Amino acid sequence: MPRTGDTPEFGDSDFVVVANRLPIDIERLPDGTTAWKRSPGGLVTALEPLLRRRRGAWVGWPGAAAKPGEPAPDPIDLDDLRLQPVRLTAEDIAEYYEGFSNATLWPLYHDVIVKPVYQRQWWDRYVDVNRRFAEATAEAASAGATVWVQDYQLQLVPKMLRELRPDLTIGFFLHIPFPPVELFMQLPWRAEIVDGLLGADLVGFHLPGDAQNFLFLAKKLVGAPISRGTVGVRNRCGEVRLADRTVRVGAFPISIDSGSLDRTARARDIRRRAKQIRAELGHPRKILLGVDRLDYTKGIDVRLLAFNELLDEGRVKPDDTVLVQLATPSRERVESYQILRDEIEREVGHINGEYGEVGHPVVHYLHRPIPRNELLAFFVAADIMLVTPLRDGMNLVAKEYVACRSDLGGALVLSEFTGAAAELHQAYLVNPHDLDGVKDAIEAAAGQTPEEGRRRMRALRRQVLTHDVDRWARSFLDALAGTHAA
Ligand code: GDG
Repeated sequence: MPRTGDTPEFGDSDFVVVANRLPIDIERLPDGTTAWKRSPGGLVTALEPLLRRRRGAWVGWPGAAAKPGEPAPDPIDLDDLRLQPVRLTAEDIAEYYEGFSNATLWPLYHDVIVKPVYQRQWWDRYVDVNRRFAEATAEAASAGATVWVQDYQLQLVPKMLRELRPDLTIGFFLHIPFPPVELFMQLPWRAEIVDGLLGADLVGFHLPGDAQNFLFLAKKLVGAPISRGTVGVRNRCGEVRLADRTVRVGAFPISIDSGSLDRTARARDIRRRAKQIRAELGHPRKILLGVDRLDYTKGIDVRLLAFNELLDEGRVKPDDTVLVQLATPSRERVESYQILRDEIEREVGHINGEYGEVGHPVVHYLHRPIPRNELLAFFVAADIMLVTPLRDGMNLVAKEYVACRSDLGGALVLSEFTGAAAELHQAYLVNPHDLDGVKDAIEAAAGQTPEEGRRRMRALRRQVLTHDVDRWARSFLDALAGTHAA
């Protein structure tokens, strides 16, 4: 219902965030009713103050499948923030989310590490669900509002929304890599996706390389003239000139709430828990840590193979080193994720079978979500953080580890194929396809002098603490506001 004084046919939110998920979880209770609870995340933390200040709304899926025929849930008003749920049925989730988003786009955009599946039915559902998101957004946004669409699940929303509401200022940000032309051209619906994104006034990526890939494809597939690298404007990588308007394209590397993480990780209970973790692991000399969603992009297999070979070669001693792998369950109904889980668990079993002792495994593996503060205690306890993705848009775990190390202890082994590597030069950078290189880096990190470790960590922390998620959001939204001023 519009607040008084608004144009009646429009909604009443001046700033609308559109994302696949709402920042809440809806649970179905045993009695058939539903309850919801907030699910905090970096994006919500960064955007919440802005959303509240600007009469904001968040459009997204609440996280539970709607029953057939069930009406769309009512908006939830949280103080000044409106949550606008988009209804998805079990079929929508299977075809739009698990299918087209996570078995087509996700592998295609991550260097086809597994083979993308191209299914026409999934595409049709993706179009249909994107339209529903666009319509819900059009209803929520006030006249001339700013809308910020997030990520690969919603790439058609900018164009659909512009057709419904040409008065809006529309931004789009992609959280995963944007692939090079040779890979993107595989997609049967490649022109439609590029066209969908060009509905925005500003299209943002993590890295300039992603932006360049997109500019090249816009020229190739839409035939639009482009210009690159407008000098003097930070974050701007180029423009696409359409018949009636110009789309700005830029790089905006995302970050974390570094200040708050730094403060929390200094707290006495987290420090105490970190010590306790080391004791529970048997006071090893070195704790190696991996923290990831269980995803084939994350290179969990790479670090397990490297660790196994280091043990085989006697370069790491099983009685004084442990590897802890915390793997959050993810996309468990997608087949490639089931195969990956089997492979990882077989490798963990193999290493422990070879090198563990009764009561003392060398690899500690958990496949379940870990409470936030427990995760921070693991970061504080870990001597070597292993971040070895084959491809990753940014990788927030690498930045979180650094933010938690106010003691200047620890070392970060980081894949060159993450967005984070473009900022975290003082990490031990590795090519995850070069197993010998990964092993050498782990060995170097394990053998670094305390002075060397402090020097590296100090430099890493300078970068992470001065480039937080708030700065990211502000730089994107300032650039978006500038698309009309320019
Ligand atoms: C996508 C892009 C990009 C993980 N396990 C637990 C847990 N986490 C938290 C981490 C971190 C987040 O989840 C994961 O973020 P990443 O950036 O590492 O990876 P994706 O989920 O793939 O995110 C990525 C990101 O979007 C943002 O643009 O950086 O490249 O792929 O915050 O700490 N948190 C808790 N328990 C866990 O078990 N509490």
